[in-house]
Amino acid sequence: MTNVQLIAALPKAELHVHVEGTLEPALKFDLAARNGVRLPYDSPQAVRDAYSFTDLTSFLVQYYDGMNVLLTEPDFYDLAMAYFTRAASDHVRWVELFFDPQAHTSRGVPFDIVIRGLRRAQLDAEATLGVRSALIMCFLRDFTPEFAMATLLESLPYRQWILGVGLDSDESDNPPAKFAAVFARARQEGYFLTMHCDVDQADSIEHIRQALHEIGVQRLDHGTNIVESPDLVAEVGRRRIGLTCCPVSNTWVSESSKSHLIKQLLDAGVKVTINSDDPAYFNGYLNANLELVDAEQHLTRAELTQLVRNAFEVSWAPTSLRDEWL
Ligand code: ES4
Ligand code: ZN
Repeated sequence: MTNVQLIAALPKAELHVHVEGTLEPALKFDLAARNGVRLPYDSPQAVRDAYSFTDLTSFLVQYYDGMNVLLTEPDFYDLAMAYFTRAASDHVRWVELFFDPQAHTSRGVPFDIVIRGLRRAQLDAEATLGVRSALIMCFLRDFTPEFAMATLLESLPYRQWILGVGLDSDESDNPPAKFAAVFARARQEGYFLTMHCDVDQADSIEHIRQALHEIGVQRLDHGTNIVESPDLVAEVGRRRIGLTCCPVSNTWVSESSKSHLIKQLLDAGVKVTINSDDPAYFNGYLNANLELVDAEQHLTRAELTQLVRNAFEVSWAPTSLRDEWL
């Protein structure tokens, strides 16, 4: 069996995928037609051809713009169901799905519409595809902490449908500490905690320290910059903090996949995992991300299996489910 075949065959978990980043051009096109939203493109291919990102900022502009077609509960259902269907074909068994409620409520789409559509897709995906999942609600760090807190409070009636909270969007000048009160309250409510600490971010080490020591996150999204600090590598390893790395995404918003850092951290015993981030934009679902790391780092079967296993180990899936897989 080749490594590509092994990647395809292994049951997998995905811990870092933004549901809004799974909006494929074809679905974007269909939803625009359904909702009477005008797109300045005459085909799904033209939508894709128009994507041009060279860094995080240029990506985020197009990512938020793309969401304008998402308006109704069935839109969010269709979005999530399309992702789950694709994930099932990649043999993904467990998904922790990020969603950005503020990107919708800020344009007038109610929280309730968003979460009901996602929730219904989760139930159908489990029943019909055998893909189990949980939601992680991300706050947008380029908005105010007050807006994040209001969103946290708005989520409480749906507490049982949300497993954890995260922090994403533009990291520069938006450090973890800005959201200390929001995350303290989220912890009180029993949410798991994670935060994006993006590759190559200025102040990355300081942001990672804040996330680990002031916020008390249980995982770091990306987080590969810890290699700059032997102390952090040791701490993250000892505490079995999961790093959710996204190599294909990195090739778009950074200068490389950072697979050499992933390999270095894997060798150091850190719980690194491979994920797809925004696969409809960056053109690579989970298996493609594993294939990229394998192609660049010439992984052994044992190393590949360990990367896949790490995701189940650091997942927040119920213990009974993790026992089934590990
Ligand atoms: C994101 Cl690549 C990336 N970085 C930060 N926030 C995000 N939200 C969706 N994709
Ligand atoms: Zn992300």
